Formats: sequence, structure tokens, C-alpha cells
Amino acid sequence: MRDSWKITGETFSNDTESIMRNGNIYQIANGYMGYRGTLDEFGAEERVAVTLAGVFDRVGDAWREPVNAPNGGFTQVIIDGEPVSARHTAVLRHSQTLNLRNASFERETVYKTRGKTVTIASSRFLSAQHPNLGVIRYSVRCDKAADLGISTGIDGNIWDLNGPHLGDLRTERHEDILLVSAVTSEASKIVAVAEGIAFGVGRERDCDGSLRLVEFAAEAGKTYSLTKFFAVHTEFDRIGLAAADAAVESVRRAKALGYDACLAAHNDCWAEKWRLCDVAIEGDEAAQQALRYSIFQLLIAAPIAGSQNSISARALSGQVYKGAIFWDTEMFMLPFFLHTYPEKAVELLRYRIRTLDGARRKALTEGAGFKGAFYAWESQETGDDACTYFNIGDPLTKRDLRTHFRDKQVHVSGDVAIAMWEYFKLTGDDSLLLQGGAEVILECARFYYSYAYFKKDKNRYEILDVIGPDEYHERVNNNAFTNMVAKATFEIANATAEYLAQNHPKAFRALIDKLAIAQELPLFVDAAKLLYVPEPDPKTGLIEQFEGYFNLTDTTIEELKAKKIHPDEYLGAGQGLAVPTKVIKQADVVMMLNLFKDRYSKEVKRANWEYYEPRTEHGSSLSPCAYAMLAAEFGNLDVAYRYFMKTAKIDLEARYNIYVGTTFTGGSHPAANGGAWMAAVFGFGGVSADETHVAIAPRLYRNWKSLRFNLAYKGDSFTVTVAQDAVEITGAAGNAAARSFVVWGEAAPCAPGKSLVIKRDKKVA
Ligand code: IFM
Repeated sequence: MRDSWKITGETFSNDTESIMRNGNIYQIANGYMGYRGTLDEFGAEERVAVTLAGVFDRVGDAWREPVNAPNGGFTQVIIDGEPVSARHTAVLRHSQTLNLRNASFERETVYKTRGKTVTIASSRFLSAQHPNLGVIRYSVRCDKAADLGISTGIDGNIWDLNGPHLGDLRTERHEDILLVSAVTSEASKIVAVAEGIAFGVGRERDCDGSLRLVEFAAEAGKTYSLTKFFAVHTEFDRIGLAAADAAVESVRRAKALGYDACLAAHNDCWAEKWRLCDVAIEGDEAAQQALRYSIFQLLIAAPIAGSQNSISARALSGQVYKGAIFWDTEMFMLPFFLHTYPEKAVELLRYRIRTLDGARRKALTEGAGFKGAFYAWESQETGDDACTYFNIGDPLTKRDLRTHFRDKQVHVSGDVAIAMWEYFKLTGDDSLLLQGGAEVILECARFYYSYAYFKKDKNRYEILDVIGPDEYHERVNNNAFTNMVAKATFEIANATAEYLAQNHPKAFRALIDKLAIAQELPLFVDAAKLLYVPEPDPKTGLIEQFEGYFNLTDTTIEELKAKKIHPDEYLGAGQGLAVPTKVIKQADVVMMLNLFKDRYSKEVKRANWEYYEPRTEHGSSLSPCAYAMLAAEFGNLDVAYRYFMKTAKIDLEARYNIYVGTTFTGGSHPAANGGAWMAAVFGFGGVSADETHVAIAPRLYRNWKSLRFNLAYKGDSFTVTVAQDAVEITGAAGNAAARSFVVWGEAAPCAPGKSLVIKRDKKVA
């Protein structure tokens, strides 16, 4: 039977690509750092990485990307003088497990070497309580007596995509604690890693600076266990102590506490995360495991408290996509946090507030220059855009292709504004608005007003020369998604102004003065009314993705792909094969219909789903969840399930292209993970919430007996269990007030500490 809390692999594949994909599947992280799912004895060649959240560096003209720290988790056994590694020692058996319950990674490998059988086992976790800390328990057993050496310490040989980011590596010893400190190339800031072990056996000597060698005569059949603590601190951490001292101190403290205490505290944190965020699917173990794994991916990447960091497009699995934050976060990941773990949603949103100045700089300097906040397509720690104008390499010519992701994908500002407002609507907490959120919203509206074009003869505003979510069609006019997002931004700006004027008049006046925006507010009201959004055709219900889309060549995805000359060839940009055709990269109109679901009828949703689905290549991992959610909404549950499983399994099975053009893109896909949660809860669970109530209109997949999830709403928490013919809602005892639920159209207020069951025939029990 499948254990949906564990991901287990029973073989070791000794090829670089499998090692790379497993590194993603089995990664652990704690919001501060990620540690790829590689074996203890592996190094840079096997793409070991300890990737640091929010710490960026640039070398020369290469792409800026997150910094990988020296690997404090390194350990290798040496038997009778020979180093043991799964790469070049005979592996008799191997298994590795990722425990989702507490984000720990275990491996056990049985080797045959020099006529002896050696078993190596280890278990590692990155503390959820003390995010700078990693803890490993490592053991070795040999069936015959042998001279064993354990080489353990900090591996300073780092895998980088565009490095080396760390220079001037220095090793020190602080009594029994090893310390490696290094300096980043761009900001000259210190990254320090300390490591200490608890192992009562053998003689210890330095072998290679940052590694120590413990030698002993091993008895036949006896297991020797070592505990290892490592800590990473950097000058980017904003703490009082110097990074090196802090790292040594963290290790010293953890050693004094011991493995069990560190693990117990870590486990408690994880128990709380799952209490808040788990979703249980009864009757479908494959779906259960895939969904839990997706949720796990979001939880390990979630920023640590107070960091004001966000989650990048490949989370903490490495340096892919420059470690940058895209619209992925607001549109695909944030809903999960907002509905289950709002304190993490706050960090994600604070990141956008923190980087508002970068968005302002981008507005001023991009193209002819605009006003307000033009959020970066690829945002790093300052909010300035990390995306280059030639962002994809052509594998055929090896030349970089001009892409317009950076200068024309303007919907990101509206995505941010919508996210900011969603937080306010669903939590009722206006503190974020007052602490910069309202400023973000007004500046985004200001940006769109300066970008929009007023077409006098049609008496409407238009948004010209953009890229919508579908990146294969660049520089298009009146993209439905973009226009709708811009319109919503104006509406939200107006609502924000109205809310603040009524409820916080002093703060409102101060903000208006600070931004000198008073004259512009009436223009936003006008724009909200007069901004053109392509309407569904009255006969077919179809919405044209952008002007002229319906005139493009109709072809199938298969026909198009058959024309490729190189497997990694990019289908968009300039002369890309998809450019003259109706083939789209990812959900675009369908994405809009999900985001603005209340504004369109079921018939329109179905018609557009059916039209765009065969034309969507799903060349982005963001795409399948949008098709899953919409199909669930209009009742095509089998198809919805297929797309749900596609999004939920992408990282579990690591089935994705690892090159786009010449760019390495292998890593995890937190947007798809967020999409899996949305497809389950919004799609099959039929949940949609606004400032007045939570609506639940379930359409459970036929193989599911029930779907149970938690919802955070207005500061209160609820557990919802959806069965085929009934919904049960339980309000936590500590809830502040009764909250309005509407189930299958029937009002069902849920009071603190109470449960209610609503039957499909609308009887409330
Ligand atoms: O944000 C996405 C985009 O929509 C498609 N290309 C990859 C980006 C990062 O996931």
C-alpha cells in the first residue's frame, strides 16, 4: 500500500540526469535554505546545493542568481583506504525516502567493496525551528572488521550555474567546530558555514582544511553512528552577531541540545504546519500522495517569519530562473497560503511592498518611461528586473533571442495589486494596506493609467503592445487577460481609496500627499469604467485572446512540434514556430476565466475551455491547473482530474523539460504545486471566498469518497469535509465569531466550536 506521507525510491541510477532529477524530488528546505536530495558523499558534480533564500549575487555579466553555500552536510566513508561513493562503488541495494510529515530525507545504501559489505544510512533535516541549522544522523556498518575512515565537514566545492559566487574561502577551527567563511562576489558580504559532530569513536585529524577524518578499527557487524550539526549564517541575515560567530554559536547550541531535542522541536513545527495545511483525499491514494507532496513543496519553500522574502519560480531547488520571483507567486502560490497559512501570505506580500521602489524604477526606465509601479518580470531582492532583453538562447544558432518578457509582460503589476486586495478581503486585516499595501495598489493603477491608451473614436482605454500569460505571442494588443487584470487594478485602487478615506482618513490623506496622486484618482474611476476588455462573442461565447488571434493559422500541436529541428527549440520569440499560429504556450483566456470566475457564465467558460484546450501546448507548468479548475467548474470531472494529476505530479515524477532553448530549467515547480491545491480545493471542493462569505459548491471526483481541508477566513479557522452528498464544516473553538458559509447555494453560518452538515438536498443538520 502506498504511504502518502512518504516518497520512496528503491534504486540508484548512476547517471547525471537521474541524480539531478532526484536532487529535486528529494530536496528538503526550511524557507531559509534548501538542500537538494543528493547523497552525503556527493559533491558539485552531482549538483549538491544548499541554496539560500533571498541571497543574490552576480559574477561579471552573467545572470544574477541565488547563492549556494558550502555544503556543511558532506560525509564520506573510507574503507581500507578506499572512498565509498554510489558513483563508483558497487551498490548492492539502495533506498531513499523523503518524509513529508517532518521534511526529513533518509537514505540507506549497501555497498560491496574489497570483499566487504558496507551499509551506510543517514537521515537529515533542516530545522523548522532554527532555520539556520541542519542536522544529520549518519551511520556505517561493515560485515567484516575493517579500517574505517569517516571524512566529514564542509565541502567548499560549490555547484553554481553562473558562479563562482563565493571567493576567499577560509577555514578555521573553533575548538571542535569547523568554520568556512567566504565572501560574495558582488556585495562582498560574508557567508559562513559551521559544522560540528558528535562521535565518540576513533582518532580525528584534519584531512583537507574544511574536512576532518575520523579513523578507527571497525568491528564486524557493529553500527557506528555519528551526529552532525551544521549552520549557515550570512551578512544578509540582518542579525546582531557577525555571520561567522553566529554560525559557530548555532552549532554549539545545537550540539549541546543534542539530536533528539533538535528533532523534537523540528517535528513540533511540522506538526503545526500540517495541522493548518493538510488536505485529505479519501479513496484515491495516488491523488492523495501527489497533493500532499505538492503542499509539502510549498511549505518547505515558505519564507521564514519576518524575512519579507517571497518564493521563486523554482523555490529553493537551485539557481534556475535566477532564483527570481515571478507572477507565479501571487497567482498560483499565494491562494494556498491565504486560505491556510495567512502568516506566510503576509511575508509574500510584504516582499512586494519591500520591492516597490524597484518597481517604480522599472516604470521610469522601461521603454519610453511610465509612472507608478511596473513590477519586475523576474524580481530579486531589490525589485529591479533581472530578466534580460535576450532571455532565451536558441539551441540551433546559439544566439540569444530577443524576448519581451521583461518590457511587455505588464500584467504582473495587476497580479500583485489583486493579491494585495485578496488578502484584505479574506482576512479582514487592513494592516498590510496601511503598511504599504495601499501604496502598492495605487502605484500599480498609476502604472496602468500611464501605459493605457485612450482611443477617442471608441471612447475606451486600450492596452497595447503586451504579452499575456501565453508567451508565444509577443507584442499583442488588447490581450483579454491583461486588460481584465488592469481593469481590476483600477477597481481595486478605487475601492482602496474609498475604504481608507472612510476608515483611516488621516492615513489616507498622508498617502495621497506622499504620492501626490489626488488629481489621478478620478482618472482611475474613469478607467475602471472605460477600459476595454474583449467580450465573449454573443453567438459562440468565445473570447479572442488578443486582437487578431482568430486570424492566425490553425494547426495542431503535433504538427507544429514535428517541424522542430532541435528538441529544445523555443516555439515563441521572433521567428518561433508557434508565432504565426493559434498554438499557445499556456492558459491565457482560461486563466482569466478562473481569476474572474464571477464575471462569466458557465457556458462561456465551457466554450472557451473547449476552444483553447486543444491549442494549448502546456509549455509552462503553470498551465494544467487552470484547465483543471475550469473543467471542474463546468462539470467535466474526468478531464479535470487528468489535469489535476498532471499539475500535482509534475515534481513528484520530475517529468519536465530541463532545457528551454539553451537555458537549464530543471528544478521544482511551486506554481504547479499551488495549482494542485487550487485544483483540489477550488476545483473539486468548489470553494470561493470573498469579503462577505465562503461559498462551497463541491463537485467531487467520482473516485473520491471525501475531501477534507482547512480554511482560514477572517482570522478564524475551519475544517471542511466534502463528501459526495454532504458537506461538513467545523469552526475551531477559538474562533472569534460566526462566519457566513453558503453551501450549494444555501446559507450555513458556522459558529465557533460548532459543526454543521449540509446535505446536497440542502438540509442543514
Ligand atoms: O512565470 C512563468 C511564465 O508564465 C512561463 N515561463 C516560466 C515562468 C516561471 O515559472
